[in-house]
Amino acid sequence: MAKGKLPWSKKTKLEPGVVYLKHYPSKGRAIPTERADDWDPKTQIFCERYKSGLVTEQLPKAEKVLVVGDSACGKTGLIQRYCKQSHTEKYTATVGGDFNFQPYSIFGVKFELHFWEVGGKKEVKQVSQQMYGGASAVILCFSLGEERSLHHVAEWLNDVKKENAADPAVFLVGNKSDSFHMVTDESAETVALDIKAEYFETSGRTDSGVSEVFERLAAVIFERSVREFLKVHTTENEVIEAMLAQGDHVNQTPGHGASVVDRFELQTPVLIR
Ligand SMILES: Nc1nc2c(ncn2[C@@H]2O[C@H](COP(=O)(O)OP(=O)(O)OP(=O)(O)O)[C@@H](O)[C@H]2O)c(=O)[nH]1
Ligand SMILES: [Mg+2]
Repeated sequence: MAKGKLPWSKKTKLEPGVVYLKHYPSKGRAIPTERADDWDPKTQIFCERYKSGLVTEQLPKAEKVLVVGDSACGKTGLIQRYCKQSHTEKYTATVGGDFNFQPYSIFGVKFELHFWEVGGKKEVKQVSQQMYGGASAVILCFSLGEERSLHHVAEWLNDVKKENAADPAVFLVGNKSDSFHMVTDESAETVALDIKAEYFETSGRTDSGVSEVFERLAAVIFERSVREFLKVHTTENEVIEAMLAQGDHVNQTPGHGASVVDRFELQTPVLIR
C-alpha cells in the first residue's frame, strides 16, 4: 500500500502526519526469540477501553528513543527521511544532539516517539552524555560501507546502558544499503545476536527499509508501555484478563491474531501526510 492512500471508510477521521499502525510490523533479522510478531490481544482490549474512557489513569504519551552511532553513518539522514520525508547529500555534523518526533495511532490510542540523536563526533560525546537518560529504546546505527562503525556499536550501547537502569530495547541499523557494502550480513548478524538486537538494513538516501525499522520499534515500544502500565494498574489488568478468559468479545482475524477493533479492519500501516 503506497503511503498517503486512504483505503478505509471516510468516516474515520485521519490526521496528517500521524502513522496509523494496525498490523504488527515484521521482525528484524537475528533477533532474540522472545520478541513478539503480532499484537498481544491484551494491548488491543486495553486500547479499546482506553479510548472509550474506561481507563482513568494516563498511559505515557511519549517514549524516548536514542539514536547513536559513529559520525557520518547517517543518523540525521535516517530521522529526517522518516519524520520529514527529506534527504540532503550535504553532511553537517550534529553538534551535541538533535530532537525530532513522530506521532502514531495504535488501535485509536495516540502516542509519540521522541527521537534524540547524539552527535557521533568524539569531541561532542562528553557534552551529550546528559542526553542519554530515560530511553525506552536505542537505535544503534552503523554504515554498511564502514566496518569500523559496526565494531563501535557495542561501545555506544555501553554509553547508553550506563545512563539507563531499565534495559532499553535495542535495534541495530546498518545504513547506506544503497552503496558499496564493506560489512557482511554474517558479521552484522553476529553483532546483533551478541547485543540482543533486532537487525535492519536501511538507506536514508533511497528510503529503503526506513519505515520498517521505525514502525517495528513503535509497535514494540508501545506494547512494552502497555505491559508496564498493566503491571502497575493491577485492577485494569484483572478486568482485561477476565475479558480474555470470557473470549466472546474477541474476533479472530486469520493471519493477524485476535482483533477486537473491527472498524480498524481495513487499516494497514499508513502514514498520512
Ligand atoms: N549513500 C548514502 N549516503 C547517506 C545515507 N544516509 C546519509 N548519507 C550521507 O552521509 C553523510 C552523513 O550523514 P548524517 O546523517 O549527517 O550522519 P550522522 O550519523 O548524523 O553524523 P553525525 O551527526 O556527525 O554523528 C551525509 O553526506 C549524507 O548525505 C544513505 O543511506 N546512503
Ligand atoms: Mg547527525
